[in-house]
Amino acid sequence: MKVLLLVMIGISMVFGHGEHNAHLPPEQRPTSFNDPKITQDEAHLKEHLKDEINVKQNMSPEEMEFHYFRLHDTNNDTHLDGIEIWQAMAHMLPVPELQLHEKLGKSKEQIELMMEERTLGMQKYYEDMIDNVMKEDDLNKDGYLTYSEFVRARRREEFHARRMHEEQMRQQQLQFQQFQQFQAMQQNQMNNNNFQPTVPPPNQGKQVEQMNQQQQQQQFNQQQQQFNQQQQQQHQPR
Ligand SMILES: [Ca+2]
Ligand SMILES: [Ca+2]
Repeated sequence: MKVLLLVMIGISMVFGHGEHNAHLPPEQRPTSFNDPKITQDEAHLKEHLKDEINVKQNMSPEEMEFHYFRLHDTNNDTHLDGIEIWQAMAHMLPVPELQLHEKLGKSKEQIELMMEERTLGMQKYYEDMIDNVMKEDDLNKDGYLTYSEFVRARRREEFHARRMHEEQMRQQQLQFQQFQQFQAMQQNQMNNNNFQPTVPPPNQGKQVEQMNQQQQQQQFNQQQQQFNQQQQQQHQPR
Protein backbone atom coordinates (compact mmCIF):
# COMPACT_ATOMS: atom_id res chain seq x y z
CA MET A 1 0.00 0.00 0.00
CA LYS A 2 2.81 2.39 0.91
CA VAL A 3 4.46 1.96 -2.50
CA LEU A 4 1.15 2.62 -4.19
CA LEU A 5 0.61 5.71 -2.08
CA LEU A 6 4.07 7.04 -2.93
CA VAL A 7 3.32 6.47 -6.61
CA MET A 8 0.06 8.40 -6.15
CA ILE A 9 1.98 11.33 -4.64
CA GLY A 10 4.37 11.21 -7.58
CA ILE A 11 1.49 11.25 -10.06
CA SER A 12 -0.18 14.11 -8.24
CA MET A 13 3.05 16.10 -8.24
CA VAL A 14 3.53 15.57 -11.96
CA PHE A 15 -0.05 16.29 -13.00
CA GLY A 16 -0.97 18.77 -10.28
CA HIS A 17 -1.42 22.20 -11.77
CA GLY A 18 -0.71 24.47 -8.87
CA GLU A 19 0.48 24.99 -5.37
CA HIS A 20 -3.03 25.47 -3.95
CA ASN A 21 -2.76 25.17 -0.19
CA ALA A 22 0.83 23.92 -0.15
CA HIS A 23 2.19 27.29 0.92
CA LEU A 24 0.03 27.30 4.04
CA PRO A 25 1.84 26.62 7.30
CA PRO A 26 0.74 23.32 8.88
CA GLU A 27 -1.52 25.01 11.46
CA GLN A 28 -3.54 26.69 8.68
CA ARG A 29 -3.88 23.67 6.43
CA PRO A 30 -7.30 22.12 6.00
CA THR A 31 -8.01 19.81 8.89
CA SER A 32 -10.30 17.41 7.07
CA PHE A 33 -11.39 16.25 3.67
CA ASN A 34 -14.58 18.29 4.21
CA ASP A 35 -12.84 21.50 5.22
CA PRO A 36 -14.48 24.46 3.42
CA LYS A 37 -10.94 25.75 2.69
CA ILE A 38 -10.81 23.05 0.00
CA THR A 39 -14.43 22.14 -0.67
CA GLN A 40 -15.27 25.80 -1.27
CA ASP A 41 -12.09 26.90 -3.03
CA GLU A 42 -14.06 28.59 -5.81
CA ALA A 43 -11.09 29.83 -7.87
CA HIS A 44 -9.57 26.37 -7.97
CA LEU A 45 -12.85 24.67 -8.86
CA LYS A 46 -13.45 27.15 -11.66
CA GLU A 47 -10.01 26.43 -13.03
CA HIS A 48 -11.12 22.81 -13.50
CA LEU A 49 -14.62 23.66 -14.69
CA LYS A 50 -13.81 26.45 -17.12
CA ASP A 51 -14.90 24.33 -20.10
CA GLU A 52 -18.13 23.20 -18.43
CA ILE A 53 -19.69 26.14 -16.65
CA ASN A 54 -19.94 29.89 -16.87
CA VAL A 55 -17.05 30.81 -14.58
CA LYS A 56 -18.19 34.43 -14.37
CA GLN A 57 -21.15 33.40 -12.24
CA ASN A 58 -20.69 32.92 -8.53
CA MET A 59 -21.20 29.41 -7.21
CA SER A 60 -23.19 28.65 -4.09
CA PRO A 61 -21.45 26.59 -1.37
CA GLU A 62 -23.68 23.65 -2.35
CA GLU A 63 -22.63 23.90 -6.00
CA MET A 64 -18.97 24.07 -5.01
CA GLU A 65 -19.33 20.99 -2.82
CA PHE A 66 -21.11 19.12 -5.58
CA HIS A 67 -18.36 19.90 -8.11
CA TYR A 68 -15.64 19.15 -5.56
CA PHE A 69 -17.09 15.68 -5.04
CA ARG A 70 -17.76 15.07 -8.73
CA LEU A 71 -14.28 16.14 -9.87
CA HIS A 72 -12.61 13.68 -7.54
CA ASP A 73 -14.92 10.77 -8.37
CA THR A 74 -12.62 9.82 -11.21
CA ASN A 75 -14.42 6.60 -12.23
CA ASN A 76 -17.86 8.28 -12.05
CA ASP A 77 -19.47 5.66 -9.84
CA THR A 78 -20.83 8.31 -7.39
CA HIS A 79 -18.64 6.85 -4.64
CA LEU A 80 -15.24 8.06 -3.45
CA ASP A 81 -12.84 5.30 -2.48
CA GLY A 82 -9.63 5.67 -0.46
CA ILE A 83 -7.48 6.20 -3.56
CA GLU A 84 -9.81 8.91 -4.94
CA ILE A 85 -9.76 10.68 -1.58
CA TRP A 86 -5.98 10.32 -1.53
CA GLN A 87 -5.73 11.84 -5.01
CA ALA A 88 -8.02 14.68 -3.98
CA MET A 89 -5.89 15.46 -0.95
CA ALA A 90 -2.57 15.15 -2.78
CA HIS A 91 -3.95 17.41 -5.50
CA MET A 92 -5.33 20.06 -3.17
CA LEU A 93 -2.41 19.81 -0.74
CA PRO A 94 0.68 18.82 -2.74
CA VAL A 95 3.99 18.26 -1.00
CA PRO A 96 5.40 21.77 -0.52
CA GLU A 97 8.59 22.50 -2.43
CA LEU A 98 11.67 23.40 -0.40
CA GLN A 99 12.24 27.12 -0.17
CA LEU A 100 15.58 28.71 -1.10
CA HIS A 101 16.46 29.51 2.50
CA GLU A 102 15.83 25.88 3.44
CA LYS A 103 18.25 24.65 0.78
CA LEU A 104 20.96 27.18 1.59
CA GLY A 105 24.24 25.54 2.67
CA LYS A 106 22.87 22.00 2.21
CA SER A 107 24.40 19.28 0.02
CA LYS A 108 22.41 17.59 -2.74
CA GLU A 109 22.03 14.50 -0.55
CA GLN A 110 20.79 16.56 2.39
CA ILE A 111 18.24 18.29 0.18
CA GLU A 112 17.01 14.96 -1.17
CA LEU A 113 16.71 13.64 2.37
CA MET A 114 14.75 16.71 3.47
CA MET A 115 12.37 16.33 0.54
CA GLU A 116 11.97 12.62 1.28
CA GLU A 117 11.10 13.42 4.91
CA ARG A 118 8.65 16.07 3.83
CA THR A 119 7.01 13.65 1.39
CA LEU A 120 6.70 11.04 4.12
CA GLY A 121 5.20 13.68 6.43
CA MET A 122 2.56 14.56 3.84
CA GLN A 123 1.91 10.86 3.24
CA LYS A 124 1.16 10.41 6.94
CA TYR A 125 -1.06 13.49 6.79
CA TYR A 126 -3.11 12.04 3.90
CA GLU A 127 -3.32 8.64 5.57
CA ASP A 128 -4.60 10.14 8.82
CA MET A 129 -7.13 12.17 6.88
CA ILE A 130 -8.43 9.15 4.96
CA ASP A 131 -8.65 7.18 8.24
CA ASN A 132 -10.71 10.00 9.73
CA VAL A 133 -12.99 10.23 6.70
CA MET A 134 -13.68 6.51 6.81
CA LYS A 135 -14.11 6.46 10.58
CA GLU A 136 -16.40 9.47 10.86
CA ASP A 137 -18.10 9.94 7.50
CA ASP A 138 -18.50 6.46 6.00
CA LEU A 139 -21.77 5.82 7.80
CA ASN A 140 -22.57 2.38 6.42
CA LYS A 141 -18.92 1.26 6.72
CA ASP A 142 -18.68 -0.07 3.16
CA GLY A 143 -15.31 1.62 2.56
CA TYR A 144 -16.76 4.25 0.20
CA LEU A 145 -17.97 7.77 0.67
CA THR A 146 -21.22 8.49 -1.14
CA TYR A 147 -22.34 12.00 -1.99
CA SER A 148 -24.99 11.95 0.73
CA GLU A 149 -22.40 10.79 3.30
CA PHE A 150 -20.13 13.60 2.14
CA VAL A 151 -22.90 16.21 2.41
CA ARG A 152 -23.93 14.97 5.85
CA ALA A 153 -20.31 15.28 7.00
CA ARG A 154 -20.13 18.82 5.62
CA ARG A 155 -23.33 19.84 7.44
CA ARG A 156 -22.08 18.26 10.67
CA GLU A 157 -18.84 20.27 10.41
CA GLU A 158 -20.80 23.44 9.72
CA PHE A 159 -22.94 22.77 12.78
CA HIS A 160 -19.86 22.35 15.00
CA ALA A 161 -18.18 25.41 13.48
CA ARG A 162 -21.32 27.47 14.18
CA ARG A 163 -21.47 26.21 17.76
CA MET A 164 -17.81 27.10 18.27
CA HIS A 165 -18.33 30.53 16.76
CA GLU A 166 -21.32 31.16 19.04
CA GLU A 167 -19.30 30.09 22.07
CA GLN A 168 -16.42 32.40 21.09
CA MET A 169 -18.90 35.25 20.67
CA ARG A 170 -20.39 34.53 24.08
CA GLN A 171 -16.93 34.52 25.69
CA GLN A 172 -15.97 37.76 23.99
CA GLN A 173 -19.17 39.47 25.06
CA LEU A 174 -18.59 38.26 28.60
CA GLN A 175 -15.05 39.66 28.57
CA PHE A 176 -16.33 42.92 27.16
CA GLN A 177 -18.96 43.21 29.89
CA GLN A 178 -16.37 42.41 32.54
CA PHE A 179 -14.10 45.06 31.12
CA GLN A 180 -16.91 47.62 31.19
CA GLN A 181 -17.67 46.72 34.81
CA PHE A 182 -13.99 47.09 35.64
CA GLN A 183 -13.89 50.52 34.01
CA ALA A 184 -17.04 51.63 35.87
CA MET A 185 -15.52 50.45 39.13
CA GLN A 186 -12.32 52.36 38.44
CA GLN A 187 -14.30 55.49 37.61
CA ASN A 188 -16.25 55.16 40.87
CA GLN A 189 -13.04 54.83 42.80
CA MET A 190 -11.58 57.91 41.11
CA ASN A 191 -14.73 59.91 41.87
CA ASN A 192 -14.64 58.87 45.50
CA ASN A 193 -12.75 61.46 47.55
CA ASN A 194 -11.70 58.86 50.07
CA PHE A 195 -10.03 56.82 47.38
CA GLN A 196 -6.33 56.52 48.15
CA PRO A 197 -4.17 54.97 45.45
CA THR A 198 -1.68 52.66 47.10
CA VAL A 199 0.65 52.38 44.08
CA PRO A 200 2.56 53.83 42.39
CA PRO A 201 4.91 56.21 44.28
CA PRO A 202 4.12 59.94 43.75
CA ASN A 203 7.11 60.79 41.57
CA GLN A 204 6.32 58.05 39.08
CA GLY A 205 2.60 58.23 39.44
CA LYS A 206 1.75 60.45 36.49
CA GLN A 207 3.87 58.55 34.03
CA VAL A 208 2.57 55.16 35.12
CA GLU A 209 -1.00 56.43 35.18
CA GLN A 210 -0.64 57.68 31.61
CA MET A 211 0.78 54.33 30.53
CA ASN A 212 -2.05 52.49 32.25
CA GLN A 213 -4.63 54.70 30.60
CA GLN A 214 -3.03 54.21 27.21
CA GLN A 215 -2.94 50.44 27.69
CA GLN A 216 -6.53 50.38 28.87
CA GLN A 217 -7.60 52.54 25.92
CA GLN A 218 -5.73 50.27 23.49
CA GLN A 219 -7.25 47.17 25.06
CA PHE A 220 -10.69 48.72 24.93
CA ASN A 221 -10.26 49.76 21.29
CA GLN A 222 -9.08 46.27 20.35
CA GLN A 223 -11.98 44.62 22.13
CA GLN A 224 -14.45 47.05 20.61
CA GLN A 225 -13.02 46.40 17.15
CA GLN A 226 -13.19 42.62 17.63
CA PHE A 227 -16.71 42.89 18.94
CA ASN A 228 -17.81 45.02 15.97
CA GLN A 229 -16.22 42.60 13.53
CA GLN A 230 -17.94 39.67 15.17
CA GLN A 231 -21.25 41.49 15.03
CA GLN A 232 -20.77 42.30 11.36
CA GLN A 233 -19.83 38.72 10.54
CA GLN A 234 -22.79 37.39 12.44
CA HIS A 235 -25.20 39.60 10.57
CA GLN A 236 -23.72 39.06 7.16
CA PRO A 237 -26.06 37.12 4.87
CA ARG A 238 -24.90 33.52 4.49
CA1 LIG B 1 -15.45 6.67 -7.55
CA1 LIG C 1 -20.27 4.52 2.70
